[in-house]
Amino acid sequence: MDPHYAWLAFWLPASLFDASGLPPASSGVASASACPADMALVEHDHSEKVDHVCTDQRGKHCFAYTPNVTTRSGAVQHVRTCMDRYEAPNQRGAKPLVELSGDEAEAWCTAKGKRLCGESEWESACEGDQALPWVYGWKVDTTVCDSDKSWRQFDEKALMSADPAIRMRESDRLWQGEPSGQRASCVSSDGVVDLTGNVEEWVTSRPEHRFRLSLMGGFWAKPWTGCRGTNDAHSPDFRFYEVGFRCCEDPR
Ligand SMILES: [Ca+2]
Repeated sequence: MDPHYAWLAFWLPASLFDASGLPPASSGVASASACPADMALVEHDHSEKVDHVCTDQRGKHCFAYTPNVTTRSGAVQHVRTCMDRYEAPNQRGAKPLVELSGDEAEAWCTAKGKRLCGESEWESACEGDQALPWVYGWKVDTTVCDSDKSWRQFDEKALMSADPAIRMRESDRLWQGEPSGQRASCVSSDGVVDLTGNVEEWVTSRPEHRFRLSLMGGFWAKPWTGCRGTNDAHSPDFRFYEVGFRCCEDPR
């Protein structure tokens, strides 16, 4: 194990660092030829901005949009990337990695010959060709992804402790995530699993954001979080009990 991550051994089984045993690719010939078996080919035209018509506004958040009504604007980018099917460590049935800073998440992907996914790549994977507001459709359905757990008050002092053991103990107490792939229906049109909900995911930011890395997809206690809505409030050295990531790489 990279010595930089040796502290993870305090709380993660060694098997999580082994990329073997991943399920075979299931989304077609294009994916099989362009991407490794444990990654999905994500290929769509991505619009810089998409707007939908909200029909169920609750406070600051929209819970439903008019189906199939989308206004696209801004630059159009043809996204074509290989994306890990699951949140890191990209193993079905594994507990997603959390409490890694953005810098550490980036290094984790680099060590595997990959990189963090970009914002537009992540959005494309979630939206598919239809520019869906949620990976599964046009209104919130809390049964599909892990997004409707009750929020728990955290102990900030424990989470920010310099002692990894103290951080991990508090992180474990707060944990309400699920093993990767537990919800079979929380899957994108390309076969990417748990994009919205479960753990929030580090991505590489658009240039206009404050920090070079951002967070996407919400977590187990934010049912309204969809395919758009980047959280750019945290610097790359931030770590948190509900923040994970997944890796991408260029297709062959
Ligand atoms: Ca996620």
